[in-house]
Amino acid sequence: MISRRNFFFRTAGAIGGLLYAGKSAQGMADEIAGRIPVVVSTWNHGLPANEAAWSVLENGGYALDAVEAGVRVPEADPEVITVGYGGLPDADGKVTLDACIMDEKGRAGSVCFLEHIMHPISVARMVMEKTPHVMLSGEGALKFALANGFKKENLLTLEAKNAWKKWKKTNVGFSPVINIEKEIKENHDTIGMLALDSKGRLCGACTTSGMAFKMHGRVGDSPVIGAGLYLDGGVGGAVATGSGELVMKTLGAFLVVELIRNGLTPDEACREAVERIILKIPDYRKHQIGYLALSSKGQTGSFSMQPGFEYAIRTKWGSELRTVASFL
Ligand code: SD4
Repeated sequence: MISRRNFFFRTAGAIGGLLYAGKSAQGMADEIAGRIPVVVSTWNHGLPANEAAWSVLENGGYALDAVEAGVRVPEADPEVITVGYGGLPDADGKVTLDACIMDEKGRAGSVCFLEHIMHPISVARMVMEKTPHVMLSGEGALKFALANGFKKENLLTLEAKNAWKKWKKTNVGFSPVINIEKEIKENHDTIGMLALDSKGRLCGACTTSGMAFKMHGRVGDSPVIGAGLYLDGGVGGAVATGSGELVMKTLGAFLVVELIRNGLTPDEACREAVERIILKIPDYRKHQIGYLALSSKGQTGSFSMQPGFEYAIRTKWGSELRTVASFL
Protein backbone atom coordinates (compact mmCIF):
# COMPACT_ATOMS: atom_id res chain seq x y z
CA MET A 1 0.00 0.00 0.00
CA ILE A 2 1.14 3.52 -0.63
CA SER A 3 1.45 5.77 2.32
CA ARG A 4 -0.32 9.00 1.38
CA ARG A 5 1.89 10.84 3.84
CA ASN A 6 5.02 9.53 2.20
CA PHE A 7 3.51 10.22 -1.18
CA PHE A 8 2.84 13.88 -0.45
CA PHE A 9 6.18 14.27 1.30
CA ARG A 10 7.94 13.16 -1.87
CA THR A 11 6.00 15.54 -4.02
CA ALA A 12 6.30 18.57 -1.80
CA GLY A 13 9.89 19.32 -2.78
CA ALA A 14 9.09 20.08 -6.34
CA ILE A 15 6.07 22.24 -5.79
CA GLY A 16 8.36 25.23 -5.31
CA GLY A 17 9.83 24.46 -8.72
CA LEU A 18 6.43 24.94 -10.24
CA LEU A 19 6.35 28.57 -9.27
CA TYR A 20 7.98 31.23 -11.37
CA ALA A 21 11.29 31.09 -9.62
CA GLY A 22 12.33 34.66 -8.90
CA LYS A 23 10.03 35.93 -11.60
CA SER A 24 7.06 37.30 -9.80
CA ALA A 25 4.02 36.51 -7.81
CA GLN A 26 2.26 38.50 -10.51
CA GLY A 27 3.40 35.96 -13.09
CA MET A 28 1.92 33.13 -11.12
CA ALA A 29 -1.25 35.06 -10.36
CA ASP A 30 -1.75 35.86 -14.03
CA GLU A 31 -1.10 32.28 -14.99
CA ILE A 32 -3.77 31.11 -12.60
CA ALA A 33 -6.18 33.86 -13.57
CA GLY A 34 -5.74 32.97 -17.22
CA ARG A 35 -5.02 36.52 -18.33
CA ILE A 36 -2.19 35.44 -20.55
CA PRO A 37 -1.44 33.15 -23.46
CA VAL A 38 0.65 30.23 -22.29
CA VAL A 39 2.21 27.16 -23.88
CA VAL A 40 3.65 24.14 -22.11
CA SER A 41 5.33 21.05 -23.51
CA THR A 42 7.15 17.96 -22.35
CA TRP A 43 10.91 17.59 -21.98
CA ASN A 44 13.69 20.00 -22.88
CA HIS A 45 12.99 19.75 -26.58
CA GLY A 46 9.87 21.65 -25.56
CA LEU A 47 11.95 24.83 -25.25
CA PRO A 48 12.49 25.45 -29.00
CA ALA A 49 9.07 23.98 -29.76
CA ASN A 50 7.44 26.46 -27.39
CA GLU A 51 9.20 29.34 -29.14
CA ALA A 52 7.59 28.36 -32.44
CA ALA A 53 4.22 28.10 -30.70
CA TRP A 54 4.79 31.39 -28.94
CA SER A 55 5.37 33.26 -32.20
CA VAL A 56 1.76 32.35 -33.07
CA LEU A 57 0.34 33.06 -29.60
CA GLU A 58 2.04 36.41 -29.04
CA ASN A 59 0.47 37.77 -32.20
CA GLY A 60 -3.00 36.83 -31.00
CA GLY A 61 -3.00 33.62 -33.07
CA TYR A 62 -4.99 30.45 -32.63
CA ALA A 63 -3.80 27.84 -30.11
CA LEU A 64 -4.33 25.09 -32.71
CA ASP A 65 -1.90 26.77 -35.11
CA ALA A 66 0.47 27.27 -32.19
CA VAL A 67 0.60 23.62 -31.10
CA GLU A 68 0.95 22.40 -34.67
CA ALA A 69 3.81 24.84 -35.39
CA GLY A 70 5.38 24.00 -32.05
CA VAL A 71 5.61 20.24 -32.33
CA ARG A 72 6.73 20.43 -35.96
CA VAL A 73 10.08 21.67 -34.60
CA PRO A 74 11.17 18.39 -32.95
CA GLU A 75 9.45 16.42 -35.73
CA ALA A 76 11.91 17.93 -38.20
CA ASP A 77 14.95 17.82 -35.90
CA PRO A 78 17.18 14.78 -36.53
CA GLU A 79 18.81 15.29 -33.11
CA VAL A 80 15.54 14.48 -31.36
CA ILE A 81 15.63 10.69 -31.44
CA THR A 82 12.09 10.02 -30.26
CA VAL A 83 10.01 12.22 -32.55
CA GLY A 84 9.61 12.32 -36.35
CA TYR A 85 12.73 12.54 -38.52
CA GLY A 86 15.66 10.94 -36.69
CA GLY A 87 13.38 8.93 -34.41
CA LEU A 88 14.68 5.51 -33.37
CA PRO A 89 13.10 2.72 -35.41
CA ASP A 90 11.10 -0.31 -34.36
CA ALA A 91 12.49 -3.86 -34.06
CA ASP A 92 12.35 -4.24 -37.86
CA GLY A 93 14.33 -1.04 -38.43
CA LYS A 94 11.32 1.01 -39.55
CA VAL A 95 10.49 4.48 -38.24
CA THR A 96 6.77 4.41 -37.45
CA LEU A 97 5.09 7.52 -36.11
CA ASP A 98 2.09 8.28 -33.90
CA ALA A 99 0.48 11.72 -33.44
CA CYS A 100 -2.75 13.39 -32.47
CA ILE A 101 -4.27 16.84 -32.10
CA MET A 102 -7.32 18.25 -30.37
CA ASP A 103 -9.02 21.63 -30.40
CA GLU A 104 -11.05 23.64 -27.91
CA LYS A 105 -14.34 22.43 -29.40
CA GLY A 106 -13.44 18.80 -28.73
CA ARG A 107 -12.60 17.96 -32.33
CA ALA A 108 -9.78 15.44 -32.69
CA GLY A 109 -7.54 13.92 -35.35
CA SER A 110 -4.93 11.23 -35.17
CA VAL A 111 -2.54 9.07 -37.16
CA CYS A 112 -0.72 5.98 -36.00
CA PHE A 113 1.80 3.49 -37.39
CA LEU A 114 2.56 6.04 -40.09
CA GLU A 115 5.80 5.75 -42.07
CA HIS A 116 7.73 8.15 -44.33
CA ILE A 117 5.99 11.40 -43.38
CA MET A 118 8.03 13.96 -41.47
CA HIS A 119 5.09 15.85 -39.96
CA PRO A 120 2.50 13.38 -38.69
CA ILE A 121 0.93 16.14 -36.59
CA SER A 122 -0.09 18.01 -39.74
CA VAL A 123 -1.60 14.82 -41.17
CA ALA A 124 -3.49 14.35 -37.88
CA ARG A 125 -4.86 17.88 -38.18
CA MET A 126 -5.96 17.15 -41.72
CA VAL A 127 -7.71 13.96 -40.54
CA MET A 128 -9.56 16.15 -38.03
CA GLU A 129 -10.45 18.88 -40.49
CA LYS A 130 -11.04 17.00 -43.73
CA THR A 131 -12.45 13.60 -42.83
CA PRO A 132 -15.41 12.28 -40.85
CA HIS A 133 -12.97 10.10 -38.86
CA VAL A 134 -10.67 10.55 -35.88
CA MET A 135 -7.85 8.11 -36.56
CA LEU A 136 -6.10 6.77 -39.66
CA SER A 137 -3.40 4.11 -39.41
CA GLY A 138 -0.49 2.68 -41.38
CA GLU A 139 -0.92 2.36 -45.13
CA GLY A 140 -4.24 4.18 -45.06
CA ALA A 141 -2.77 7.14 -43.20
CA LEU A 142 0.15 7.25 -45.66
CA LYS A 143 -2.20 7.12 -48.65
CA PHE A 144 -4.26 9.96 -47.17
CA ALA A 145 -1.11 12.02 -46.51
CA LEU A 146 0.26 11.54 -50.03
CA ALA A 147 -3.11 12.38 -51.56
CA ASN A 148 -3.06 15.63 -49.60
CA GLY A 149 0.31 16.86 -50.73
CA PHE A 150 2.67 15.43 -48.11
CA LYS A 151 6.01 14.14 -49.40
CA LYS A 152 7.33 10.62 -48.87
CA GLU A 153 10.72 10.84 -47.12
CA ASN A 154 13.31 8.62 -45.54
CA LEU A 155 13.09 9.33 -41.81
CA LEU A 156 15.78 6.86 -40.71
CA THR A 157 19.00 8.78 -40.11
CA LEU A 158 22.39 7.09 -40.15
CA GLU A 159 22.66 7.55 -36.38
CA ALA A 160 19.29 5.93 -35.77
CA LYS A 161 20.14 3.06 -38.13
CA ASN A 162 23.43 2.47 -36.31
CA ALA A 163 21.69 2.51 -32.94
CA TRP A 164 19.23 -0.09 -34.25
CA LYS A 165 22.07 -2.30 -35.59
CA LYS A 166 23.80 -2.09 -32.21
CA TRP A 167 20.55 -3.00 -30.45
CA LYS A 168 20.06 -5.99 -32.81
CA LYS A 169 23.52 -7.30 -31.88
CA THR A 170 22.97 -7.04 -28.12
CA ASN A 171 19.79 -9.07 -28.47
CA VAL A 172 18.45 -7.59 -25.24
CA GLY A 173 14.94 -7.35 -26.58
CA PHE A 174 12.52 -4.56 -25.91
CA SER A 175 13.05 -2.50 -22.79
CA PRO A 176 10.55 0.07 -21.61
CA VAL A 177 12.95 1.79 -19.20
CA ILE A 178 13.49 5.26 -20.54
CA ASN A 179 14.56 8.67 -19.39
CA ILE A 180 15.23 7.89 -15.78
CA GLU A 181 17.43 10.45 -14.14
CA LYS A 182 21.10 9.45 -13.96
CA GLU A 183 20.47 6.31 -16.03
CA ILE A 184 19.94 7.85 -19.43
CA LYS A 185 21.58 11.12 -20.34
CA GLU A 186 19.48 12.19 -23.25
CA ASN A 187 16.25 13.65 -21.99
CA HIS A 188 14.50 13.69 -25.31
CA ASP A 189 11.18 12.00 -25.62
CA THR A 190 7.63 12.27 -26.95
CA ILE A 191 6.49 15.83 -27.22
CA GLY A 192 3.09 16.68 -25.83
CA MET A 193 2.08 20.34 -26.01
CA LEU A 194 -0.84 22.33 -24.65
CA ALA A 195 -1.53 25.97 -25.48
CA LEU A 196 -4.05 28.52 -24.29
CA ASP A 197 -4.37 31.53 -26.58
CA SER A 198 -5.36 35.10 -25.83
CA LYS A 199 -8.99 34.30 -26.63
CA GLY A 200 -8.96 31.47 -24.08
CA ARG A 201 -8.95 28.67 -26.65
CA LEU A 202 -7.17 25.56 -25.37
CA CYS A 203 -5.64 23.13 -27.89
CA GLY A 204 -3.14 20.29 -27.70
CA ALA A 205 -0.84 18.08 -29.77
CA CYS A 206 1.22 14.99 -29.18
CA THR A 207 3.73 13.37 -31.54
CA THR A 208 6.29 10.59 -31.25
CA SER A 209 8.23 7.81 -32.91
CA GLY A 210 7.17 5.75 -29.90
CA MET A 211 9.22 3.38 -27.87
CA ALA A 212 12.52 2.56 -29.52
CA PHE A 213 12.76 -1.00 -30.90
CA LYS A 214 9.08 -1.73 -30.25
CA MET A 215 7.44 -4.63 -32.11
CA HIS A 216 6.57 -3.75 -35.70
CA GLY A 217 2.96 -2.61 -35.67
CA ARG A 218 2.94 -1.53 -32.05
CA VAL A 219 1.02 1.67 -31.37
CA GLY A 220 1.40 3.51 -28.08
CA ASP A 221 -0.67 5.98 -26.13
CA SER A 222 0.44 9.10 -28.00
CA PRO A 223 -2.09 8.99 -30.88
CA VAL A 224 -4.93 7.72 -28.67
CA ILE A 225 -7.34 10.47 -27.71
CA GLY A 226 -7.81 10.17 -23.95
CA ALA A 227 -4.49 8.39 -23.39
CA GLY A 228 -1.60 10.48 -24.77
CA LEU A 229 -3.69 13.64 -25.12
CA TYR A 230 -7.08 14.83 -24.00
CA LEU A 231 -8.68 18.17 -23.46
CA ASP A 232 -11.96 19.80 -22.74
CA GLY A 233 -11.88 23.44 -23.76
CA GLY A 234 -13.85 24.51 -20.70
CA VAL A 235 -11.91 22.43 -18.19
CA GLY A 236 -8.32 21.76 -19.15
CA GLY A 237 -5.99 19.50 -21.07
CA ALA A 238 -3.36 16.88 -20.38
CA VAL A 239 -0.58 15.08 -22.22
CA ALA A 240 1.37 11.98 -21.33
CA THR A 241 4.89 10.74 -21.93
CA GLY A 242 6.59 7.50 -20.96
CA SER A 243 5.50 3.88 -21.20
CA GLY A 244 2.44 4.09 -23.39
CA GLU A 245 1.06 0.71 -22.37
CA LEU A 246 0.56 1.91 -18.78
CA VAL A 247 -0.99 5.19 -19.88
CA MET A 248 -3.39 3.32 -22.19
CA LYS A 249 -4.46 0.89 -19.46
CA THR A 250 -5.50 3.80 -17.25
CA LEU A 251 -6.56 6.27 -19.98
CA GLY A 252 -4.21 8.77 -18.39
CA ALA A 253 -4.87 12.09 -20.12
CA PHE A 254 -8.64 11.67 -19.90
CA LEU A 255 -8.30 10.81 -16.23
CA VAL A 256 -6.26 13.95 -15.52
CA VAL A 257 -8.83 16.17 -17.24
CA GLU A 258 -11.73 14.52 -15.41
CA LEU A 259 -9.94 15.00 -12.09
CA ILE A 260 -9.48 18.70 -12.90
CA ARG A 261 -13.19 18.84 -13.75
CA ASN A 262 -13.89 17.42 -10.31
CA GLY A 263 -11.92 20.18 -8.61
CA LEU A 264 -8.33 19.00 -8.36
CA THR A 265 -5.55 21.36 -9.36
CA PRO A 266 -3.51 20.28 -12.42
CA ASP A 267 -0.68 19.22 -10.08
CA GLU A 268 -3.00 17.13 -7.94
CA ALA A 269 -4.69 15.61 -10.97
CA CYS A 270 -1.36 14.54 -12.51
CA ARG A 271 -0.28 13.04 -9.18
CA GLU A 272 -3.52 11.15 -8.83
CA ALA A 273 -3.19 9.74 -12.36
CA VAL A 274 0.34 8.49 -11.62
CA GLU A 275 -0.95 7.04 -8.35
CA ARG A 276 -3.66 5.18 -10.28
CA ILE A 277 -0.91 3.39 -12.22
CA ILE A 278 0.96 2.60 -9.02
CA LEU A 279 -2.17 1.08 -7.49
CA LYS A 280 -3.18 -0.90 -10.58
CA ILE A 281 0.01 -2.00 -12.32
CA PRO A 282 2.45 -4.17 -10.34
CA ASP A 283 5.67 -3.49 -12.27
CA TYR A 284 5.27 0.28 -12.32
CA ARG A 285 8.80 0.76 -10.95
CA LYS A 286 10.28 -0.30 -14.29
CA HIS A 287 8.58 2.54 -16.09
CA GLN A 288 8.66 6.25 -16.51
CA ILE A 289 5.37 8.11 -16.83
CA GLY A 290 5.06 11.87 -16.98
CA TYR A 291 1.82 13.84 -17.06
CA LEU A 292 1.57 17.52 -17.89
CA ALA A 293 -1.67 19.48 -17.56
CA LEU A 294 -2.96 22.97 -18.29
CA SER A 295 -6.32 24.12 -17.00
CA SER A 296 -8.59 26.30 -19.11
CA LYS A 297 -7.78 29.06 -16.60
CA GLY A 298 -4.09 28.80 -17.46
CA GLN A 299 -2.86 26.91 -14.41
CA THR A 300 -0.15 24.34 -15.11
CA GLY A 301 0.72 21.16 -13.25
CA SER A 302 2.77 18.03 -13.69
CA PHE A 303 3.90 14.86 -11.97
CA SER A 304 5.98 11.81 -12.91
CA MET A 305 6.75 8.27 -11.83
CA GLN A 306 10.54 8.58 -11.93
CA PRO A 307 12.77 11.55 -11.31
CA GLY A 308 14.11 13.24 -14.42
CA PHE A 309 10.93 14.47 -16.08
CA GLU A 310 10.77 18.12 -16.98
CA TYR A 311 8.54 20.44 -18.94
CA ALA A 312 8.98 23.73 -20.77
CA ILE A 313 6.71 26.73 -20.30
CA ARG A 314 6.54 29.94 -22.32
CA THR A 315 4.62 33.07 -21.35
CA LYS A 316 5.20 36.75 -21.94
CA TRP A 317 7.65 36.64 -19.03
CA GLY A 318 9.90 34.32 -20.97
CA SER A 319 10.82 30.70 -21.21
CA GLU A 320 11.54 28.23 -18.45
CA LEU A 321 12.31 24.54 -18.00
CA ARG A 322 10.72 23.13 -14.85
CA THR A 323 11.75 20.04 -12.97
CA VAL A 324 8.82 17.88 -12.02
CA ALA A 325 8.11 16.12 -8.73
CA SER A 326 8.11 12.33 -8.89
CA PHE A 327 6.74 9.42 -6.95
CA LEU A 328 9.98 7.42 -6.85
C1 SD4 B 1 4.92 5.54 -26.44
N1 SD4 B 1 4.42 7.29 -24.88
O1 SD4 B 1 5.01 5.27 -27.63
C2 SD4 B 1 5.23 6.95 -26.01
C3 SD4 B 1 6.69 7.05 -25.79
C4 SD4 B 1 7.06 8.13 -24.87
O2 SD4 B 1 8.45 8.98 -23.38
O3 SD4 B 1 6.35 9.03 -24.57
N2 SD4 B 1 8.18 8.09 -24.31
O4 SD4 B 1 4.63 4.71 -25.58
